[in-house]
Amino acid sequence: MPAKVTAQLAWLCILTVFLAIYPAWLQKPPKRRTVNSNAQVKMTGCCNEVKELKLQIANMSAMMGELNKKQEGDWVNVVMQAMKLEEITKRLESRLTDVESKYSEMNSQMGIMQLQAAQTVTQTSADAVYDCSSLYQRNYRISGVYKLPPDEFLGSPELEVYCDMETDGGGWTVIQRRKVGLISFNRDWKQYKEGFGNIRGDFWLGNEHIYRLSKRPTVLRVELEDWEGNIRYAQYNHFTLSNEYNSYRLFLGNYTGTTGRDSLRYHNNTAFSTKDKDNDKCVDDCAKFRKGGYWYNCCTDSNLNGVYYRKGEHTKNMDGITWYGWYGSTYSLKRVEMKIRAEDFKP
Ligand SMILES: [Ca+2]
Repeated sequence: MPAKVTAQLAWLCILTVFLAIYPAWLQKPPKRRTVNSNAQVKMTGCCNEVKELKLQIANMSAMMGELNKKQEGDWVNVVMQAMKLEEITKRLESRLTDVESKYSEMNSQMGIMQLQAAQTVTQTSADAVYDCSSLYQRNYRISGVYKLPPDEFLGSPELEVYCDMETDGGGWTVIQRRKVGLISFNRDWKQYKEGFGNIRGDFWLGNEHIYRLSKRPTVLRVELEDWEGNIRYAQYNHFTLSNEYNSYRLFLGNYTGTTGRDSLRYHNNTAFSTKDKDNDKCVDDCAKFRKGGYWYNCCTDSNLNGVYYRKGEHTKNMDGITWYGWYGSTYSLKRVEMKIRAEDFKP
């Protein structure tokens, strides 16, 4: 046997043995190969997907960028608006601060004046301060609110008053004012006795205070203003009120003035009436009809504590703030002030 054939036979044997040991080798392809080819297929699909995803992400990014830009734009607008608002607020705040500081300055000046007035009173009790005319004599020449000290002679407690230091030489203690029209003067006996309202606005000083302040010989001045701005006055010497026991009866001396007819004369020597105390000279209840507290006769020739009617509605009712001698019974005045000062006052 030649060597070449022997060698071929040997290889064949080895192959047969091998096949006997691994018979499945011929039937099934190796697992590894399958895995690899699947992976290759998948890799191709995956790459496409990744590409697509990448594209999508790129698109999304671009959109996000645009959105961001847009948002930034909006945000800038919002910030600008906020800044503008802040600026306006700051301007308003500074204006408010200005006004407040001016107001507080005025208030403190007023406070100092009041303090000075009160101090003057305590320091110089030998020469008593009774009212605004006393204050004027002590060189207080600015109109405003002052504090009068308690006084033994008048039997009066400490009292806040408004002093008119300008009209006809000044020295006037204001006992009544109507000019704002926001508070009612249709009050009861106790309120008219003690006083009510705002000393810088509309108020009644109080019958008890007026009675005490008019214990000294006193002048009464009544100032009236119509809705066209015309001003008239009525002035009386020997003005006094009786005490509460005598129902704060009104007494007036001679009239001087510019109000046409003297429309307070009719109320002279008449007791004070309120909605809960009818002291008038009438069967009717005048305080109820005229809606105020006053020296009602039967009932009125003037009604200075009547209802405040505004322009346009001031000529319709009988219960307004009237002075018959100037405008009759249905014209309600725009402003009234009643003020008193010592008869011996010299400006
Ligand atoms: Ca009556």
